[in-house]
Parts: sequence; structure tokens; C-alpha cells
Amino acid sequence: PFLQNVFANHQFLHSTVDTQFIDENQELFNLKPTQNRAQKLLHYLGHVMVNGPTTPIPVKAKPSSIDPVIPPVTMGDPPVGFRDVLLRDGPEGFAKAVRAHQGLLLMDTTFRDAHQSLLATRVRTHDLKKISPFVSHNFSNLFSLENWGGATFDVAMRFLSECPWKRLQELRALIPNVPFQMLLRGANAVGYTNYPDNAVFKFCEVAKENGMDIFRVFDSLNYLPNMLLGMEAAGAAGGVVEAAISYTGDVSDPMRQKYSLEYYVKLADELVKAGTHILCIKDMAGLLKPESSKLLISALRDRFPDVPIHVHTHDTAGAGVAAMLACAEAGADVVDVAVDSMAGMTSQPSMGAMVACAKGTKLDTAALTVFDYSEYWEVARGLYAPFDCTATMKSGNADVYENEIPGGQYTNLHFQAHSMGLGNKFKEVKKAYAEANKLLGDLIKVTPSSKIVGDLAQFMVQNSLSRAEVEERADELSFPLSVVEFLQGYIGIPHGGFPEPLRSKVLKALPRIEGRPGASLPPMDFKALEEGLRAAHGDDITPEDVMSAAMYPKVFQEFKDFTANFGPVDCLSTRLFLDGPKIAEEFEVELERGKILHIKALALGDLNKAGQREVFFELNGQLRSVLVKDTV
Ligand code: 3PY
Ligand code: ZN
Repeated sequence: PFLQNVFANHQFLHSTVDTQFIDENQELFNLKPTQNRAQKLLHYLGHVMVNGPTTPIPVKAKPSSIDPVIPPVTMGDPPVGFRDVLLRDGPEGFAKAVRAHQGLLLMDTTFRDAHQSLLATRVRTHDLKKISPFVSHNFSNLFSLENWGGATFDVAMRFLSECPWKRLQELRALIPNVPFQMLLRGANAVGYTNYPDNAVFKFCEVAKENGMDIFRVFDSLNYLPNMLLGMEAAGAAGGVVEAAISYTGDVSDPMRQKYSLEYYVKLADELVKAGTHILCIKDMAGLLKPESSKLLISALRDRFPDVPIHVHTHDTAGAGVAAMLACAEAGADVVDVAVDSMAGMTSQPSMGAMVACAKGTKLDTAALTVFDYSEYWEVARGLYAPFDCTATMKSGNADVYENEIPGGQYTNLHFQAHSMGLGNKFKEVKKAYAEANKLLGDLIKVTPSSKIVGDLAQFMVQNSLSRAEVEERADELSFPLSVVEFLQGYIGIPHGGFPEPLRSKVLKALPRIEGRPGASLPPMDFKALEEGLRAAHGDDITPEDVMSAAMYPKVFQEFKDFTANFGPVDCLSTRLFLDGPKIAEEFEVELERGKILHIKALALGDLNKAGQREVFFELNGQLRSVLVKDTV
């Protein structure tokens, strides 16, 4: 590499080389990082070849050996999109333009919720980037592309060993014209628990600086003070505020009065009063039916004629397209879909189906090149076979109207139940989930309240406890910590208050938080956090890193340690990342634009006395080897 740098040097090639040459061309010595990164990646590949992937694999399946074909993209700048409107007119002008738009607008969830629901959130930046220019050129009439937040922040670092901020930056550079949308868990930001207020504000500020546009803000209990905090944080950052009411129950069922039409309209009143730019109904479990959609959305439309309404759902029962069409007919401006090959079941309803159903009506979505996009994802999805829920889940299920389990959690619980090897376990868990929900007072169930109900359900199944038994023996049972903390008030106050006498029986003398949990948390000291990170990981800590550590201190540290050891694994193709190369396979890895490594896997050595294997590669024509401990 040193000689390559020398020979590529313009002055070396074209002028006299004297002793000044070295002084003036210090970049010739920029060798170590590249060499280090390359060697570290060989170490990673060797490790995967010997021990299998570092990320846990829920399904015994290999990534497909077929690479997705990237559909051609026209030359030149992408067409003008809604992001151009947003940049020109600001959030209020953007909201006006959305409201004034003729026809139905779509948000594409393929980059976030669809794979969170179907593929355990495992889709990597590598595969998102490849299709991004196509999205920018062919989907400029999307309302937005949901590509960040929710579980993706945590999973990027924890399981994919990649930086979530880098994903955002790279996608932003490739898609300048379509608004980006993220899911913000209100006072829980992108985590599972309440953070100090200044952490939520700072998080939104850094997200906006990195290219985020629209912040869908929800709270897992629809607890208004938490929602207002998230909305303020997103608004102060200059983002579009999309306050989301999490939907549960059934407004068309007179027997389900806890979450009635009045309840939703009253909450919407508060959110509109607080200045939300867009109002969202977040149907995380896919409970909206055509009739309830009509009732709810027309009530909101009548009450707020000027506020854009956006509806999110999951297709778990299979009625997603019907429900979203009913929402649109009742006056919703935007509905959520995922591209066909990443749609259905616990994901969003199909984009292609929605486009076709709306075509030629007043809801027409205008031409979208869905089929090429779907083809890409159909093949790309095969790379994620080790995480694909369809390995065990063969269809959706209308029993979701009874258990009300959110899409992503439905898939997770299904995986878990099947990994226990008992065919009927899932049925039992679902029944227990519904019972646990009743025990806790019939909650809104979405991250993290859904995890609390899920934990209680698992606890009931493991200990063969019925709802009546839990109620009776509440003062002597060792409940999961998440349940105890919920009852203490750690995530806020549920609609209708805490369940009694259960709460008193469980908590006894334990402290209770009054009001909004974040209000009693001391502010986070970012300066001290940054200094600690510099001491631990060196000086190249960025403001984005500080936010990652603020959200997930341990996960961030493990991610940094992993990268120090194994290099930038996000540069590897998904097959290499998950499965490593085959012997004699030759491939290229682009470390950064123009910096390409040519690698060939040569051989796997025998086990030595220290329990290691030597793995041999050719790197840019030179023989290299790494020693890997065999832990299998
Ligand atoms: C999340 O919080 O990640 C969700 O997708 C909730 O629906
Ligand atoms: Zn969702």
C-alpha cells in the first residue's frame, strides 16, 4: 500500500523528487488505518468461518446465495419530492401541502417497521443503501420513508455491529428528496425506559442535524405528559411533529368502552391543542377494521378539518388493506404500507395492493414503480432467511383482535414459543397475554408497555398461573421486574389509573413515582459522558456517539469494542457478514468510496494445541492469515 500510494502521487510521477517530497506529502503515511481495518475484517471473516456468525440466529437457515438485482436508475437529479416542500416551507407549510394534496399519500415502512416485524429488525444498511437511489428517483411522491427509530437504533449496534447514525447519514445522502420519518417512543426516545428530559431533547436535535425530518411521537400508555415532552423535543429540534395516538380495543364495539371514540377524540384534542403538525393513529397491533376505521377517522376529520391525518397499521389479521382504504375514504391523508414482498402478516399492508385498489378513484396514489422495488426486496429478503418469521409462521391470524399483540412482538413471541419446541406453546402464550392485559387493567400495549404485558404472560405460562391465581397470590409472587417497575410508575400512568388491589399487593412499601417519570430524573451530564467515552475509546468520539451511549451505554461500549476488534463489518455484504466466504471465494469489500479490498479465502487450518485455527486469505494479492479461537 505504501508503494501504491507513492506511485499514485502526482508529484512523484511528474516532477523531480527531492527530500522535500516526503515532508510535503504526509498523506503517503496514511497507511495504518487501512491496514488495520483490512486485517480486522479478515479477523472477522475468519471468526465467522470458524465459529459461525457473531449475531444470534433464531432460525436454522442460511442466507440465500442469490444477490438482489438493483433496478436501473435514470441519470441526473431525482425528481422534486415532499422534502423539497418541507425544506422550502417548513413544518407548517409541509402540513398544509399534505392536507391540500389530491389523492391518497403513502408512507413506505419497508426500511423500518416492515423488517422490524418480519425479519427481527435485522436489515442492514448495506442492503438499504443499494436500493436507495431507486427509491429517490422512483418514489418521490411518497409522503415519507420510515427508515429509523423504533427498534432499529438498538438492533443496529447490538446485533448488526453498525452505527445507526451512519445509516441515517448515508441514506440521507442517497435520498435527498423524500422526507425521512422515525419512530420516537416519546419520553423513552428509542429505548425502553424514560430518559431525562435533556436526553430526549438532545437526541431529537442530533437526529434532525443528521437528516431526520418527521418524528412520529407516541407513548406506550398514551400518557399525555410523556407525549407532550416528546413532541416538544421534536418541535424544538425543528422537526415535523407527528403526535401518534396508540390505538387499542375497538371503537365499533359497544362492549369495549375503556377505549371509546370519545377517549380518542379527547386525546386528539389535547395533541392538536399542543400544536402537532400531523395527527397519527398508530394501530400497532392491526386492530382497526373497516367499520372502526370509518367511525374513528371521520370523527377526527370532522373535528380537525385542517390537520393532516396519518394512519399506521399492521396486517396481522389480513384486513389491513380494507381498513386503510376505509381510513382513506373517511378522510385520512396518509396511510402506511410496505412494499409487497415485505408486506402482509405482522408487517404493514401491501403497497402494490393499496396502489391498485386506489387507482382511478379519488384516492389515486399516482404511478409508483412498485414491482421493480418489490422484486429487489423479494430477493434481498432471502439474505435474511436466518431471521425470517416465515420459517415458522405461515400466515397471519385474526386472533389478534382478541390478544391485541403488536406486530413486532407477535413475531417475537412466535419465535420464542417455537424455539421451545412445543407446538401449542404460542396459543398458550397468546391466551396468557390477553389475561395478563386484563390483570394490569387493560392497557395500551406498545413498546415498552407491550413488553411488560408479555413478561407477565410468560411468567404466568412458566408458573402455570391463572389470572385469578395471580390476583389472589399477588403479595407472595416474585413478579418480573418490568411489571413491578410499571406498577411503581416508571413509564407513566395508564388511562384509568393503576390496577388495584393488585398494585398495592405487589408494591407493598416500594416507592411510587408521582406524575411524569422524567420530571424527577436529574439531567444527563453530556460533558462527563463524552469525557468518559474519550477515555475509554479514544478521541474520535462524535456527538452522535455520545447520544448512542446516552441511550444504550452498555450496547454502545460493546459495539465500540467489537469494531475495535473486527473493524467496520457494515462494509461486508450480508452473506459475508452472516456466513463468511467459502474456501476459494474471491470478493471485494469497499471500505469507503474508492478504497476497495480484493480478498480471497484460501484455507482453514487444523486445530492447534491452543484450540485455535489459522485462516488463510489473499488480501490485495498478498498472503495473510489470522488466528481464531475455535469455540464451536
Ligand atoms: C416500536 O416502538 O419499535 C414500535 O414499532 C412500536 O409499534
Ligand atoms: Zn408498527
